[in-house]
Amino acid sequence: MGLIMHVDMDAFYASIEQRDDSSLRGKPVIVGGTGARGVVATASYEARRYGVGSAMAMSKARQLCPNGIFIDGNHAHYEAVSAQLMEILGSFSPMVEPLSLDEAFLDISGLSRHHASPEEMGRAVKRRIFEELELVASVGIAPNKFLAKLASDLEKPDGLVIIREENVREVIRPLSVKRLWGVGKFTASQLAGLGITTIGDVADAPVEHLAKVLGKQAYTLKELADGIDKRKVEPVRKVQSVGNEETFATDIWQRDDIEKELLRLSEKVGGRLRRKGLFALTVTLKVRFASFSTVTRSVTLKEATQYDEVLYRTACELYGKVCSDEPIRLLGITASHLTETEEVSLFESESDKKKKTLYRTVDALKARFGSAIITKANLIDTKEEHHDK
Ligand code: DCP
Ligand code: MG
Repeated sequence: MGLIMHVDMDAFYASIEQRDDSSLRGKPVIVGGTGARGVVATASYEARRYGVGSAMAMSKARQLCPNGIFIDGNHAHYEAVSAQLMEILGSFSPMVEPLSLDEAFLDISGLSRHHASPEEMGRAVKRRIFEELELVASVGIAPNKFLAKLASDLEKPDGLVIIREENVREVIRPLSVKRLWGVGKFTASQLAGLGITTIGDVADAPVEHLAKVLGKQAYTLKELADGIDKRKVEPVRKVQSVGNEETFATDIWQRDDIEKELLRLSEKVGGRLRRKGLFALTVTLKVRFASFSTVTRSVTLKEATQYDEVLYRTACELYGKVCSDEPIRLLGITASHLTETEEVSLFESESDKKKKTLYRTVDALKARFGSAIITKANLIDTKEEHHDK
């Protein structure tokens, strides 16, 4: 029987800040955009007591927690800590699938001979993380991904929850439908309209009844509600990053030209990701100025991507953070943190499906007629032709 572990760090960014600055420990620490329109990335558990949480407007967080300590955060640093975390997890299982900077699935089926029990293995993982990183993780262990992720969240922070095959029903039936993957506030309120509020209610409802509000999702949700999830742990592949850069014949400095080059690079990187069947969580922009000084800026996305427009938009945002008017001799875009799956969510919207089909068509045309055949409107009026070799 399969056994999956899900590891999720507690208040990840805030805990790193508290670890690195002992004066912040035990205090309400809020990390996120501290500007006028900033959003909370995360809050320490001390701050959560005031009702502060991820994705909240920073202005609201300041109202709720006036004596909080507000920190802009250092993404590159969190990424580096994440890499250390994944390294530790990799020493416990060769099958590690990172989901975001602070969480991962491990396939631990067949590892029982190294550990007395799943609990003991869970404790060992938590101990190693604490010893090496001075950070606290919550761990869930269960027969499949859905249940393992649910388990890691049940006793946060510092949780360790094992859901055994024989206990699945009693553990999950009383829980809110919001714990089912793909059920957000909207779907939950639609289900509530049918009198369905718990996972048990979903399990007991006839699928046709659910399909009235959920459409095809009904079948997947029904399986989850029965504790069934057949998805496998998909470890990250060997390829660590996919990047392209271009040195210009003459330096560029106009915003238009820069954006065109970023689009061209995004299309190259996106095309390569799609050919390899990979999705990237981190996008890095490299800018080399006429003076040869070079800066790089990175960002980690909420959802992994292989799409040109997401890469392009992200690269433009990153470029916005490079404060210099100096002419540019080189631009580069690198996609890293690669996975074979797009996101945690099980469900795709119709527009996602259309986008995929569109990209497949465009990629097929490019493969047949060369990459100049079809391109985004922004590129059409460029003066010179570039060709991939
Ligand atoms: N994050 C973010 N914006 C969000 C949610 C999360 O930038 N809307 C970042 C900050 C978090 C990190 O991702 O520290 C991990 O996200 P989690 O959802 O796992 O949240 P935390 O680790 O902060 O807290 P928890 O203890 O609930 O896992
Ligand atoms: Mg976390």
